[in-house]
Amino acid sequence: MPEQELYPVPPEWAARARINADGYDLLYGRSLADPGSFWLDQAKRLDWIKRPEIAGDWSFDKADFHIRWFADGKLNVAANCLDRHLAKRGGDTALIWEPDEPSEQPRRFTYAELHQEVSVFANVLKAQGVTKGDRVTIYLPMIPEAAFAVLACARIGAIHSVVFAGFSPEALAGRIEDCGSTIVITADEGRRGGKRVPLKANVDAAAAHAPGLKTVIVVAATGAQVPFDATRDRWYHEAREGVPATCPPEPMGAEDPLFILYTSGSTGQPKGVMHTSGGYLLWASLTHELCFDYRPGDVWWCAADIGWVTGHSYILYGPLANGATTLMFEGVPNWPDASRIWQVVDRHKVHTIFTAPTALRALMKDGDDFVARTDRSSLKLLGTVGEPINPEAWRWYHEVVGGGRCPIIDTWWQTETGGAMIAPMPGATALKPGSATKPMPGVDPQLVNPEGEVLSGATEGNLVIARSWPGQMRGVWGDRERFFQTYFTTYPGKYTTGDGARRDADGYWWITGRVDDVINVSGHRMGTAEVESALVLHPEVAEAAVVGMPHDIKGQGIYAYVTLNSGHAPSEALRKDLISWVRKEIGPIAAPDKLQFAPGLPKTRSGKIMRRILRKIAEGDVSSLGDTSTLADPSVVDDLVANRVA
Ligand code: 6R9
Repeated sequence: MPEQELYPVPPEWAARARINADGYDLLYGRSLADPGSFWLDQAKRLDWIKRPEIAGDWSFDKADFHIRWFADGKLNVAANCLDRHLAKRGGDTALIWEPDEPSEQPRRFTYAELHQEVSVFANVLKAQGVTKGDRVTIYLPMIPEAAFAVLACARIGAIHSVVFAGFSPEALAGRIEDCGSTIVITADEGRRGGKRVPLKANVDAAAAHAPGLKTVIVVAATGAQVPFDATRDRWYHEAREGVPATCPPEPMGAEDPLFILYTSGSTGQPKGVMHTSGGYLLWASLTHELCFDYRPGDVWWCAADIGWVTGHSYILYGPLANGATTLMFEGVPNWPDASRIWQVVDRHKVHTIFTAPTALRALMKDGDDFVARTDRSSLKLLGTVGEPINPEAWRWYHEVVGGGRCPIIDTWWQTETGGAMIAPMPGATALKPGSATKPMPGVDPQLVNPEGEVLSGATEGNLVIARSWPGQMRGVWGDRERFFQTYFTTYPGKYTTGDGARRDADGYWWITGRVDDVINVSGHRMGTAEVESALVLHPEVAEAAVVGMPHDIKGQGIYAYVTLNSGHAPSEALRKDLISWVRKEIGPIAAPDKLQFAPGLPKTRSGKIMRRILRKIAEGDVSSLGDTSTLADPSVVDDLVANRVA
């Protein structure tokens, strides 16, 4: 039983860490017993222009729904990440950039240099007319300018919306339009694993569907020749010429928006998750410190992309607020070969690496030798995020990568939560492979059954959070009602996570995966509804149903069932065409792994697709399809089973 497999806190961690086991109990107890004074105390870790006197002020009830933290405080997030470190650690390395191409030199920026780059970028944005509250879309590869641009927005109070550089022009256009941004920051091209990504060309294509787009700032990242529209496009290197290197940080209310980040849900189009300034920064900074016990001089590496929340909170905001040295990697873990990630660890003497189970499983498959031939003695902690980590991958990470020396910090959280919610602390928490362990201070997780009854003791159920915490999202951009509807109506008075979980007899939490129609592909969220809407846009498609299926490397893969319009026949060519259609509509991460042509879908008499049956068939578990007699046409199931794509 994995629940009995316990890895005690290593003595050196118990001795060194800020928080030990007793410390955790005290901290957690106080956070729930006396939240007001607890959080005002914690707020002292930030530099405030006006220190807040109110902590949480919230209600999850419909009549009085609101969520505010430190609402009377004023601060600037970028100043917290940069300016306040200048006096003591202006000469310390803030950012290390490791290029895609291993033969190229890394770049390093001290806090003083980063401060200057961010100020210049901020002034470039101002010169383009960007002011407080404007939305700025950032569609950049993993280059230092991505960090400069994000922090520049924070500095002038503009709201950034980073769009992952793997998204298609259509997906980008939708995100530009939804938040009404008139400016996009991009690059000529991106590089990943030796391949080029035509970012500028994608923006040009997106512009056709985004009439509001007026300005494109282009970073010359690879030097490629790209089409240029002199009325709309500006090269960043030209725009920054002669621009002053000082830019006073804009005083912001704690509840002023900091960023929007689009994420998939179970219905409709991706929603713009909105985070605000004070509570979010506090949460990113506090959890980075508690989960990873960061100390000056440690080299911290979060191997996520800046386009996901993990990159926001743990490449940039959390570590920089804590004065850390943060590493940003342009490449991929297995290029030129499966040693790359560990070579980067050795090259920069990385202390903590934070990555996703899907990357670990892919590296595991290539064999231990790629790991064994590297040194890795600098590693002290190993982090994981994005999906449940299977115990086998956990043990491999622990033994093969960490040589049994390094605690594994499995952090459960979501775009919506801003930072880690359930996760161990290295000096405090004994580990169980596959469990995210215990809640962070202030986090009040509960398990409820479908009727909403709170379950006690060792049991399994739907994971909800019973009270607000500072890093909680504050809204869906442009749709107040959708925020409340999506997260607070299923179990009234509580935040619904969309995840299922188990609590064991020791009070450890085990996330079992999504209970809604969201699939987790390689640690990236994809709504089945989104993939379905992309498929039905195809002229030959009448109807589509998409489900998740188990996948060795990705965790979950995408299985699509497609019904064609009459007069169209299935073919291999059409199957390929439909898969690349989705790739083009949304991006490569949404491309179905398997696509089955289905003359009919299993529907109830009221017309609801029975996804349970489709999931079973996709999994290959066709012997236990359950009761199909309630279907409008039970015979469709036989056809689905017979033509299953293995
Ligand atoms: C940070 C991030 C959120 C969903 C979440 C859950 C899954 C994330 C996990 C995990 C088990 C972990 N998830 N971390 N499941 N253990 N340590 O990934 O945000 O992209 O919004 O995804 O990812 O299902 O609900 P996001």
